Order: sequence, then structure tokens, then C-alpha cells
Amino acid sequence: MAINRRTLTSALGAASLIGMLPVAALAQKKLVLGFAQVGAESEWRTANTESIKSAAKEAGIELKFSDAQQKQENQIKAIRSYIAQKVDVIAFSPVVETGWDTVLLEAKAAKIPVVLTDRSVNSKDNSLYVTFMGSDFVEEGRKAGRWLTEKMKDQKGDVNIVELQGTVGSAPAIDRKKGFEEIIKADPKFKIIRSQTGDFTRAKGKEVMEAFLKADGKKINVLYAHNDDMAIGAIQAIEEAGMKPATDITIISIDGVKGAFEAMIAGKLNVSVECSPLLGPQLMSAVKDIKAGKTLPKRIVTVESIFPMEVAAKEFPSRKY
Ligand code: GZL
Repeated sequence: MAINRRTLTSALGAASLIGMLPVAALAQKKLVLGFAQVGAESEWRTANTESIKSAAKEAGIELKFSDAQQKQENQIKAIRSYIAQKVDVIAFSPVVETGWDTVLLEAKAAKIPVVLTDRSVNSKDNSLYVTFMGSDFVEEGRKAGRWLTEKMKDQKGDVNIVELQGTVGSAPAIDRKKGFEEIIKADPKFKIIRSQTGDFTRAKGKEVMEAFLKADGKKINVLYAHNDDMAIGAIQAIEEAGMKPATDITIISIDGVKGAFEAMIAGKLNVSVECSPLLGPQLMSAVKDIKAGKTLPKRIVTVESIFPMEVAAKEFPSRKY
């Protein structure tokens, strides 16, 4: 069938027009990630935020970021705003384990995949999130317990422990307590004589340790702090009470942040169990994989170590947070 010149021209014109369109209109649209962060309560959290922001930039992903100041209602508000903005993926570190099903069902209804980072949720419906990437907090508590029971294995008489717990209801606080107690319960000489939340902050850690010292002072043999920031606050309280941290009171904490290494090098902290905040790169590749239709494992566990004060000076120069 002969095609007349006019038809061909208009067809070619349209084709070339359409041919140009993909360059402009169909150019790879930037992925948009909405991230609802817990807050800025600790050195760990600051390093975690930095990791997420720099990894998003590196990955060419547009990041919408919010700081909930450790309030669940603010995280829920942020997640709702990301749903309204129709972001491609939502990620967040749940400040506490419960109370998320309603807003996660809204994200599911809006067909926006959700990634949990750092902390998990306690929900019966694990279809509400694609994957949870972060540390095994129970194992972190076990590592702290194993270090203590090894160090004190020849100790005669009771070992009186005071405990600074993390944020009430948070996965790290619940699980670090669980793991530590699982190990020390093997020997009845280990006694947790006081346990209270310091909300993962230096200020609160110092305040609660002051109260512990006022009540039990010289009776205290060990401090187990669920994070380095509370331990550093407690160290100040111990010194102000005229006692020697890491000598008069053995101090165990978790995170492995710079402040902890500085305290160990100064001989004021005995050991810090590593809990890596550097989840940014892993999160960004998960975002890209999800949008590429790949299947992710439901649980991605961060591999971590433990740093006693004896190795702190050697390890410190290579620390990344
Ligand atoms: C642990 C993280 C905890 C840190 C604290 O993954 O959720 O929250 O241990 C931080 O320092 O505040």
C-alpha cells in the first residue's frame, strides 16, 4: 500500500516529537524516600541521621526527613505526611515497639512500601513492612552479660548491679535488658539492685545515676547502661560523688560511639558493645531494590563487635562514628 508523502511526514514528525519526549518527560524520575527519625537524643542517633542523609545524596534519592524529638505522635504525623505526598518508600526507626498498626495500614492502603531501620515494631501483621534492618539487641545484651560474668567469675560474694535502661517501651531497651539477664541469671551472685530509664540521654543518665549513688553508693559494684550516652552522664555523677569510674564501679555500655572510646582511653569506661548506626547505604540499596521489584529478606541483621578498654586506643583511629 503506497503511503503518501504527507502521511509519512506527519508520522515521522510525530515519531520524532515522541522520540524527543522520552529525553524530557520520561527521564529517570528521582526516587523519593520519606524518613521519620526518632530524634537527636544521642551520639548514636546523630551518626545514624548523618549516615542516612549522606547515603541518600550519594544514591541520588530525594530524602524527606523529619525529627520526632522522641515522640511517637510526631513520627506518626510525619508518616502520614509522606503518605499524602505519595513518596515512593517510607522508612523509620520506631521510637517504641507498639502503636503502629493503624498508620502502617494507611501506608499499605496507599501502596507505599515501608522499611524499618534500627528498631522494630511489635505487630502481629508483618506484611505492614517490607524488611527490618538493624542490630540484634538481645545479642548485644548477651555480649554485655558474657563480658561481665567472665570478668567477675572469681569474684566472691554478691555483685550488685545498677541498670540505666533506654527509652521505656523501645526495642533496644526491652531486648538489651532481656539478653543481659539471660546471661547473668546463671549465677545468683549477680544482682540487679536498681533499674530505671535514662531515656538514652546523657543528662538523664547522670540524673538517675546520682539517685542510685545517693541510695546505694558504696554498695554498687557495676553499672550496666543501655547506651554510651547514659554511661557518660553516669561517669560524671560517679566522679562528682568522689568515686573512680571503671575502678570503684565497673561500667558496661552499648553503642561504641566516639565518646565511649574517649572514656575508655581515659580509663573511665570498661567496655562498649558495638551497635552500628551506619545503616544509610543499606537503606538506600533496599529502597532501589524495592522499586526495582526485587524481594528482600524480612530481617537484615547488622554484624557487630565488642570493645573492651584495653583495645580502645588501637581501634579508635579506624572508627567511623
Ligand atoms: C540502637 C538505637 C539506640 C542507641 C541509642 O539501635 O535505637 O537509640 O543505642 C539511641 O544511643 O538513642
